[in-house]
Formats: sequence, structure tokens, C-alpha cells
Amino acid sequence: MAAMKSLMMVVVVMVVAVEVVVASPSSLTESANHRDEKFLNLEFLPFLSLRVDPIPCNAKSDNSSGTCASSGDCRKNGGKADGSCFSGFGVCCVYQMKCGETIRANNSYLVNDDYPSTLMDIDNCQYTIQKVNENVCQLRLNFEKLELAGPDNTSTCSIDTFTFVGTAGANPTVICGDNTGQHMYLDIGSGNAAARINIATTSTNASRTWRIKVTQLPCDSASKAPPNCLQYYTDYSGTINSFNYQKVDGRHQLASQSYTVCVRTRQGFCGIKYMADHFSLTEDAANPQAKKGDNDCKSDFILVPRLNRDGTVTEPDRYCGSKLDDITSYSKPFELRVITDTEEPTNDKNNRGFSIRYTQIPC
Ligand SMILES: [Ca+2]
Repeated sequence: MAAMKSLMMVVVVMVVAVEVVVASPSSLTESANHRDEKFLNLEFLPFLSLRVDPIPCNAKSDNSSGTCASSGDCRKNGGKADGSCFSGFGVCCVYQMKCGETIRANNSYLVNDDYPSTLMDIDNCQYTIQKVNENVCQLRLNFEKLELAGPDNTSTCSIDTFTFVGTAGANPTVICGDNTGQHMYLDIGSGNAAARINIATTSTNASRTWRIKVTQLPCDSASKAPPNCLQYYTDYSGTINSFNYQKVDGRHQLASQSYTVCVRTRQGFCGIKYMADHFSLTEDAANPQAKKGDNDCKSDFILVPRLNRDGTVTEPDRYCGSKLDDITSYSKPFELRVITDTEEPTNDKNNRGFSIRYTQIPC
């Protein structure tokens, strides 16, 4: 008993001493850091249980987003330890889940089976997303890679589909094609119900890859998007691309879309200007024509609420055709709605969708 007691004392003294070393200035050398990590490996001290704060961390091997966890919790929840955190008492745990798996940790990645190799199979891949706690209201999906088969010749996603099944309100638009670099914000409401992401592939003639980062946002988070903003841009300026927008010619526009893109109004800014690098929603992309107004834009269009600086309205809010003249609006919040119908008539040729730059205008 006395021997056990003195061993415990030694351990406590070791841990206290180590914490002092680790808390010293960040000028520690690489090799010293390395030595501490080894020295602090809690696997040698199984009778010590520490609560590790689940703070975000970056994986040592490739800078992926991880969550700090004890090595036991990391393993238990299906993660992979990649570097250390929490002064060496925790591991940077990266959660990379495959088809059929359940996400139970923040900052998880969803990948196709065999990632980074491509998927050629007919498959119905479903991920379940369990909230890390009840205070999560929204998910942010970052499509670090999302390459699926593109739409058919009516712009419909009839081969591959990406679908989100939430627990709050209507599910968002279904997408397909190349959406690498895009993102989505999804409200998941209160309560404990799980959300689902479904990626269905119905042909063996296409190759797909995906790696999607899923961030869980607390209900009171300042990073949350306003309700019903499927996409949310927070910079002073940026580029908004329609889903499956591609730089090369072809029919890349997706049918059956209905969603809102929001831009966070920065302090001291009153207006927004939109400038299209490419715009073709209706008509022939090779013969650019700008169209606007409710009568001309009935099938596929964008809608930008318009207000002049003095509060008057002199321009319509719907835009379609195959060319977009610059738009300036002082209507807040800054929003751009995207609407496409279920078909593509023959006079709509090679509609690629849009790539629109925005910049906020000072008051
Ligand atoms: Ca259409």
C-alpha cells in the first residue's frame, strides 16, 4: 500500500512537472516538443483519467481539421489519432467516415469508400449525423471534393444525387456534378434527431470522389448562417458559383433548384454590387442576351431584391438569359435567390449556370 502510494506521488509530481515544461514559452524546439509528446503518452499511465476539452486542432500529417480527444475516446468514436494537443494530454483526432457510418464528432469528414480512389459502383451511400450535443442548430458542409456524375440533357440529376435529409423544415435542393469548393449551411433544428446525407450513384460509367467536412454549429454561434441561407458568404467580396458551374462549355446548369445565397453585411457597408464572369440560365450561351423582369424570366432565373441608395425601386428583381449586366442594390440583408424549373427547352443551349463576383459598397 505504501509502495502504491509513493508511486502515485511520483506520477503526480511527474505530471505537474511536465505541465510546467509544456506551459513554458512556445520557443520550444521541434525536438523538445517531440520528446514531451513521447514522455506524456498517457497509455503508460492507465489509472490516470483526464478530461480533454474537445477543441479544434489540426492533424499533423495533412493539416486536416480534427478535434482534441483522449486517445481512448478517439478510438471509441471511430477516429484516427494524428498528432497531439491539449499540452500533449490529448490526441488530435481526425474522424473520416465511410458509407453507412454514423458521425458523432464535430469536424468530421465524409468520404467515399476507397477514398482517395474513385467510386465506379452503383451505390446508395448514407451517412447519419448525430449532434455532438443538443445545442447544435446548424451544419456547415464544405465540399473539399465532391465530384459526381453530371446532369442529363434536361439538366436533371438523374444519374447521381447528393441529398441532405434534415430535421428542420424543407430539405434543400438536390445536386450533382462537380461541386468541389462549394459549401452548404443546413438548419437542423432543436432536439436530438439525427440528420442524414445520402449520395446515390446509379451507373457504373462514371467515376466519383468526395471528401466533405461537416462542422456542427451551436445555436448561439456567431458563425451560423441566417435561417434559409443555403449558402453564406462572409467576406467583403467573393465569387458565387451555381452548383455544378464549370468553366468549360456545356450544359452544366442544374434543374429543380430553389435556394438562397446570403452575404453577411459587413459593418460600414450599405450596398452590394454583382458582376458576372459568366451567366447563362436561359437562351443560347453562345449568343449572349440579357433578360430581366417577371415576364421574360419565368423558368430559370436569379432574383436579387433591388433598392436604390435613396430607397426607391426602379429595376426589376429577376434576371435570366445568357448575359448579366452589373447589378447594384442597397436592399438588406444581401440575398440572391436561385430558381430553375424541371426542364430545358431546345432553345436553352449549353446553359452553364453562373459565376458572379460580389463586392460590398461602403455607406
Ligand atoms: Ca430550365
